[in-house]
Amino acid sequence: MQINFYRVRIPFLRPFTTSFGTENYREALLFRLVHDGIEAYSEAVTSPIPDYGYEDNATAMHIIGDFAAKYISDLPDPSVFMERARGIKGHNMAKAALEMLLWDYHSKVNDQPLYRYIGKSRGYANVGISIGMAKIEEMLEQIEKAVSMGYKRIKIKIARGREGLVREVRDAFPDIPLSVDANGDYTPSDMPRLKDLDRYDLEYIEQPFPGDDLIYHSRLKKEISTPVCLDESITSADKARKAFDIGAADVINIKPGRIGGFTESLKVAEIARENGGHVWVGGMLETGIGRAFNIAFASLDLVDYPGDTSPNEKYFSRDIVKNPFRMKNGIIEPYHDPGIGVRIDEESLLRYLVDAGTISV
Ligand code: OSB
Ligand code: MG
Repeated sequence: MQINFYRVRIPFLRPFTTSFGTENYREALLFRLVHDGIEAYSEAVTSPIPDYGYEDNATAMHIIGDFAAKYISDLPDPSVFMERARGIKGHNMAKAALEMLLWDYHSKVNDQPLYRYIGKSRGYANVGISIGMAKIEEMLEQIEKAVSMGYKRIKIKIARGREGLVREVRDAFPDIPLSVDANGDYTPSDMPRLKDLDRYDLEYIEQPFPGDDLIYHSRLKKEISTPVCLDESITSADKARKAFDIGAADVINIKPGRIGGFTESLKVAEIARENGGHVWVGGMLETGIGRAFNIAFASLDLVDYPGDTSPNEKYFSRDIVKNPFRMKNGIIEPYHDPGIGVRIDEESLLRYLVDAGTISV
């Protein structure tokens, strides 16, 4: 059997800035397999640079091509693939790309939309927005527009020393559900700065300390009343259990692409529920393919907070799918067609294509 891969580069409508840098385009790795008339797709959440985590597009191609792809040759159940791939340490983003390819494949074999195939779904996702750092006037303008479009939660990116942004935004919008995401930019000596954020009535502070930390997050949680949300730190169900055990988290941003796929992400969501925590589904600036996986997962009953998956048009003037998502009153419905339900716009895919090839398994 063969897996096709496509590397595409799609320009963003506006640059996206976090504490780790500015991105001007999404360079995505897409995967496709065809078997018995069924076409399945997936997307790795890696990017060209190992800035959010240690993986990047090149390491994902290496892990998939040299180690992991052979485990899907008989198209096993996603959980069976994960069992087989246990010998490969880490590299969750690479594993997730194959694991989710199998979820799309099996839901299509079963002729069911992915969102129903994975578990109990409310049938729609509650949607929030993630707004990158920019000049304050520009951010306020984006927030104004997002609020009028019906987004259910506004998250702004922050960085150490940029806490003034939070004051400006809160002053301009005293009542919106607001959160901040530092992408691990703070150090333990910054506790007072973080404590200061308590005054802004935030839904939560996302990932103030680096991704390898749980201890300082647990210390912070004892010092502030704002809930703590973990993103980068939660790479497995085991990490989620530890985070709740030591009181390091109230909320988890689940990105199936970071956690190694849907099988492990479902466990994380259940652990959060057992511990009285909350979960929502984040994003990694995905194309329409990754976005469809995120919306399907975000529609599950287990996911109780609004996520980060905007309609495609927030990022791209033209995506690689013919059926971009539409948001109404802060809600996006997953596709009802079998699997992830996206229809690929081949012309658009070709236009953005940087590289393509096949992996034989
Ligand atoms: O930390 O949630 C994050 C984008 C790239 C890398 C990390 C993050 C983000 C976002 C954007 O916040 C979420 C999205 O709209 O896809
Ligand atoms: Mg985050």
